[in-house]
Amino acid sequence: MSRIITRRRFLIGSTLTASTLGLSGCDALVESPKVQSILKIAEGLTMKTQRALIGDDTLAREYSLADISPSFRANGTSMPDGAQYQDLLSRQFSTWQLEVGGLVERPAKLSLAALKAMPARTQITRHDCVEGWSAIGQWSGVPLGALLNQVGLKPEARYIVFHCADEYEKTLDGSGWYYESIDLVDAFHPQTILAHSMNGHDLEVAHGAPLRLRVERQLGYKQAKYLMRIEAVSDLSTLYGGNGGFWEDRGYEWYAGI
Ligand SMILES: Nc1nc2c(c(=O)[nH]1)N[C@H]1C(S)=C(S)[C@@H](COP(=O)(O)O)O[C@H]1N2
Ligand SMILES: [Mo]
Repeated sequence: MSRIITRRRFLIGSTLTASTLGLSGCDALVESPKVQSILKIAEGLTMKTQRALIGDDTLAREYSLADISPSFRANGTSMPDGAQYQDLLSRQFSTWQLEVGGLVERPAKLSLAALKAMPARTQITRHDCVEGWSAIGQWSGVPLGALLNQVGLKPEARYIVFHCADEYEKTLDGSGWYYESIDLVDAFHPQTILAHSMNGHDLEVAHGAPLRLRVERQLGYKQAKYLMRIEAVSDLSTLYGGNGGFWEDRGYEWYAGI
């Protein structure tokens, strides 16, 4: 958290200057609605700058098999404790289905077998957690763009939301459901996949079984694990805390570009 605020202060310092904002370096100010909205503008600028500099379709660096980390830390939830997930796990996810809905022409429910039967992309990438650790892993799964083309996005769709099976903590409005969202540029990026395999094996529970998002140009907290439902939406403000993700609702940046 302090790291994020530090980064935000840096953003303010570099794009708008603290004096324009009348900032004194007080944490309470960072939480104020006015400062929050200015921070959102600053964040939009970083995303636009990054995309202008590196391009919409630029690939995150890919590594070789020899680079794969011998151990890949699990972070956040490592075992969802809800009864529904425990039931799915006890049946080796044979009854699990990914629901794809919202602003799509043909809502769908896909079994793990159906997803595994679709053409897959395999990539070896570096995962960077905001807490300061990184690990290189190999991920295989269905390109999200292919799945979205299959269900057909309605013209109003602007974001894809990922709903997970775990509640991480229940501090905000009593809800702690983990969720994430990305825009359509990232949704259709070639390295954005719904991964069912890691390092050549089915995903382990600790890493998000049976299916997780990999969106390789962003930080670890965007890589939603335990996917249950994908929803196309026009606006993020109506979901949970309104900031597009579990950690975003707790102050992290929505566009977590690396
Ligand atoms: N559903 C869910 N997804 C999640 C999290 C979580 O707690 N729940 N933690 C996030 C964070 S902060 C990181 S760094 C990565 C960790 O992925 P890993 O456990 O495979 O290392 O998952 C992300 N996705
Ligand atoms: Mo993380």
